[in-house]
Amino acid sequence: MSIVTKSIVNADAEARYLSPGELDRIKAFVTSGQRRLRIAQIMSESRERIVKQAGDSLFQKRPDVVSPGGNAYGEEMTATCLRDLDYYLRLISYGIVAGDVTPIEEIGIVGVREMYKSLGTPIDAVAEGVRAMKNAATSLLAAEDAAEAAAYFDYVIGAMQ
Ligand SMILES: CCC1=C(C)/C(=C/C2=NC(=C\c3[nH]c(/C=C4\NC(=O)[C@H](C)[C@H]4CC)c(C)c3CCC(=O)O)/C(CCC(=O)O)=C2C)NC1=O
Repeated sequence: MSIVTKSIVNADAEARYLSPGELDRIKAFVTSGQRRLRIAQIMSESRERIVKQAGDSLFQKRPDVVSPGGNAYGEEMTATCLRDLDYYLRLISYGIVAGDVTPIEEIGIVGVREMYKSLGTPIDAVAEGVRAMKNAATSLLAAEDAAEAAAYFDYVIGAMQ
């Protein structure tokens, strides 16, 4: 839910007008709108490049995952691994547009440890891949935009520690 919807649901539950604090938060959300949309657009346009660069960097740092016995060994598994990185980039772009990590959390973080554990996927290596996407994505952005985007990548990396 965006901050706008959330505030309205909360206010209406108490049959009241939006409070000054809620209006301030909505104002900040609206004011940062152009920036957040610009970031999401660049990430969407550059997704292939970001995922490819991040994959190259991850497999260089963690050759074990693509070596025999590794979870992403073989063409098909490597492609699934890159697909997962693309999933997280997509979820991060949702969070940036919403100005809120909740969509990332609900779709991709709740239960993620158990999921990767059951798949035999080293979650620290997934986090490393997300860190590499952060580097690739922020290098395409102006400093202010990069700082905003970085927070969402950091949220995912932190949740995977
Ligand atoms: C949008 C929310 C969402 C997420 C996050 C998601 C993840 C996800 N990753 C999976 C598999 C996988 N994920 C990986 C990923 C990796 N292995 C590694 O060693 C690397 C560190 C890493 C890449 C960075 C691999 C290799 C598999 C296949 C594992 C297998 O089939 O044995 C699977 C099992 C089913 C399938 O193969 O599709 C799921 C559900 N699915 C979703 O719907």
